[in-house]
Amino acid sequence: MTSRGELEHPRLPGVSPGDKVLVTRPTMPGLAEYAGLLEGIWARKWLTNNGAVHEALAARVRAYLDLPHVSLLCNGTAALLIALRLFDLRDGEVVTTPFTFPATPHAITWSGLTPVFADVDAATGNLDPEAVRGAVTPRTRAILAVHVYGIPCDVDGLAAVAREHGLPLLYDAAHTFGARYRGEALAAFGDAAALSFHATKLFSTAEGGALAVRSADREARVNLLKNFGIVDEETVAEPGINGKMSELHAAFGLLQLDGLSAEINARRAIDTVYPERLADVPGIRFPRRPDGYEPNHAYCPVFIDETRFGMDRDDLCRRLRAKGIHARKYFHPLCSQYPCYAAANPPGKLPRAELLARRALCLPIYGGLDPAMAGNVAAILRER
Ligand code: T4K
Repeated sequence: MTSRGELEHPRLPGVSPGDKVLVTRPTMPGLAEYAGLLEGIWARKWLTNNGAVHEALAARVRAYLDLPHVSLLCNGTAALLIALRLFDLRDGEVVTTPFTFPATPHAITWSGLTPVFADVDAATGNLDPEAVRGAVTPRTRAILAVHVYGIPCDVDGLAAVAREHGLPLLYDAAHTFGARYRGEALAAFGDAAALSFHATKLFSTAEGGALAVRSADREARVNLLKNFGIVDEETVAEPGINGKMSELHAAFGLLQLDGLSAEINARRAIDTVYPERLADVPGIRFPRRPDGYEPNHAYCPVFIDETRFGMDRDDLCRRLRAKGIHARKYFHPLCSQYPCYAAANPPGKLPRAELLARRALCLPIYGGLDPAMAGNVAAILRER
């Protein structure tokens, strides 16, 4: 899925030969400030396993999310794996969405469970609670929903299905840091919520993640599971893994929290340009954002209806690429169509998700992107 090595043919005003406009760029801490934190790490010679910078970042992340039980992890995938292990889910199925990054279903598979894909709500791209209800069987052990693009799922609908069947409701909240819903961080919803702090995320530790849970006991178990199950030098309680975040990664993140609202504001400016310039174009639709949602502007997805737009998403993507604009087809191919899952999910089984995977295109958005360039990108879409 990487864009490295792609050829570019830049012909857009503002894109110099050799430049590309990528779908996202990471925010970076000041190099001198980072070096300052590294000096402390060098002096302490303490590189990982709950070092001082890790502890400082953990406290800041909890405060930012306003959630008491959040553990830092080495990436969002580890957060998903540990969430699934936390509820001791064995020998069964987990109902999830096909319209996501591979990490979501693969974490289920790596946990010895079977992902069962349910269809999505065409308006948002998020799991449809009715489809989830229809996918629950006696072998279902949990629901794993994704707030795709950071847009809230139907949290009430999913909670109702989970309650009816006595299932844990887990969220892949990888895209949500900085977004709020009904006055709360999205990581506040569900029995556990996994965050990603990957380089491509709004808030990044280069590689990193976190898991939010609802009690001190669960948090203690997460901390055990992320450190091989080690209780003390004499005791290993259970088969944990290495899910820890290093001091170097924590330092990278610690320096970025203060700038987060500026980054969100800069992205909001971009996220205003696209709808302003494109809302009246036939065949371009933006995902619905529910009332009470305060976006983090992590992604700027549009859905291209090929008939009304007069060009399909793939041709549009190629056309943008030819002008140096690297929009991305998040999330295509649909997870249910990967060879490892396709046998159980023949075409036509998940019609709304299949359609969105053919139509979704994420336009470039990051704080350093000049809104005028977003205007240029919108102009290419208008030209079609
Ligand atoms: N759940 C969901 C729903 C997720 O979306 C993800 C990750 C996860 C779980 C797993 O979380 P982690 O275990 O990764 O913490 C990217 C990211 O690699 C991936 O983390 C992310 N989702 C996904 C949505 O996007 P790719 O394959 O598109 O990455 P790549 O390398 O093509 O980068 C995308 C663009 O970002 C490039 O055009 C350029 C830019 N970029 C990328 C990197 C790595 C930079 O400018 N600098 C960089 O260092 O998956």
